[in-house]
Amino acid sequence: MRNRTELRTLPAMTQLASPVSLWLAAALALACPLAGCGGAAASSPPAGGAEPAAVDRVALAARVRGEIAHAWDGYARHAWGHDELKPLSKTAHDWYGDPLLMTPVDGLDTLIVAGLTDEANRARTYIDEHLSFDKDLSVQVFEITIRLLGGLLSGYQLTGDAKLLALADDLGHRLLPAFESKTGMPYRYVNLRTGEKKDPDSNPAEIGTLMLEFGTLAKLTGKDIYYDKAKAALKALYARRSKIGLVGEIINVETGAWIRTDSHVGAYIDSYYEYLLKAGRLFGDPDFEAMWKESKAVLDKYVADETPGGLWYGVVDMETGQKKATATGGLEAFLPATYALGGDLDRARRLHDSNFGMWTKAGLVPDGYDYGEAKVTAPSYPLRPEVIESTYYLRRYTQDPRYLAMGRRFVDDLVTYCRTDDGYASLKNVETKEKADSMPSFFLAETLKYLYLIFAPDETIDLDAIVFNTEAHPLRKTWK
Ligand code: DMJ
Repeated sequence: MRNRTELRTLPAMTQLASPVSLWLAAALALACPLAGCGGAAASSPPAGGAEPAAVDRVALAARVRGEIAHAWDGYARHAWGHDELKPLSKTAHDWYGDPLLMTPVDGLDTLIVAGLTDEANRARTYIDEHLSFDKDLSVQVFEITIRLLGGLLSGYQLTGDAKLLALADDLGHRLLPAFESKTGMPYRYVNLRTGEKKDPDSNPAEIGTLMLEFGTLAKLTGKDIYYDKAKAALKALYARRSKIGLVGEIINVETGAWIRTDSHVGAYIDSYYEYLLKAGRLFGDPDFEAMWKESKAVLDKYVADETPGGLWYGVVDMETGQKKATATGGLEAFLPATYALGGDLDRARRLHDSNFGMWTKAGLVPDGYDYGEAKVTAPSYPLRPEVIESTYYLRRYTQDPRYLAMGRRFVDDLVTYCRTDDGYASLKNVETKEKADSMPSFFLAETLKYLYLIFAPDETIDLDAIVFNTEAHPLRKTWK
């Protein structure tokens, strides 16, 4: 049992009076206590289908909230002060030896959104008092940006805690040397203390998925350099798209030459597309809007694969558009979320149906799946969020109750196959359901947040006011 007397109780979210946080005050009131969950939204009209009507949103929101507390408690009990929980050995994992508080920073806004106020306050206090980036560590710029920079910025916007913004500014400053390449595209790794950078062979996801965080940091601190560096990197990458408009998997940031030319929407590329759309929405910058519009058209022309079994997005050659493989998997399942947000509900729905079929056929969602052969090619499931994230967006934008039923299936399967005594475990193999000793920080940041939001009242998050970064940290436009 968690010892509640250990939890520090701060004045109940006193910072909610701050202008940047007012937007969530109403949301929190609606999010929970659970007696309020499902109020207005639970009575929204079902779009048809007998089975979905049976989904009890109030009960499921409460259940997911309980699972968020369970996962957090496992971390707090066995890995407190470290990056991540190892749920089977009940020990801790630190990415770089010296902890950077991945799970507290990544999980903070999920605790807030789910109304777990004591846990949120304890996490925030610990971050304030213990997190330091003055460390001789070579860190992966992309992962640190989406998890830590994103988490600190959303935490600041939700609580008004100025220490979180100061930490974000310090981190952003330490990451800036990564952009010092001939092309302006960042190296993959940078040393937080010395600024030494390494690994010039990067990819569109790691180069392009910095804009929301660096852009928000620029707006909140008034330091334009953050926006300008991230945008220049994204534009340098976009300028190297092929004649038909596609990007490949690996590119050298010193020469600008492509090293691997497979084009798809999976690992190495995925969130590059997500950020073209979202940067346009968050910053209202017409450059991003134009880049997204063209890129989406190219994806739909060359990468989309209309098969008798449904719509998929496969693998093609970036120069010719020629089909190379019918490969997809858990990461690729983010695309319906992005398409739904961008307004293409037809493709979003159809692709998501394919992806949900992958979940039901393989059991959870494997990292690799060949939709041509209908077989699993990489059996791991590291508690990823993408299918659940897409279900959330589709539930919000269509109000179709079948997405509530999908959500219920996700809850049941996660609890059945991944829950442990003290947290949740990744799966080594979705077919055998053998567990792995890992609970990545994105499980709390993303998977459980989107799962909760599937059932919570729509008003919990205003999708017109915020943009989720790729780690599900809500960033709010507070600037003109
Ligand atoms: C997360 O860190 C982010 O969603 C990223 O964009 C992709 N990989 C993981 C989740 O699968």
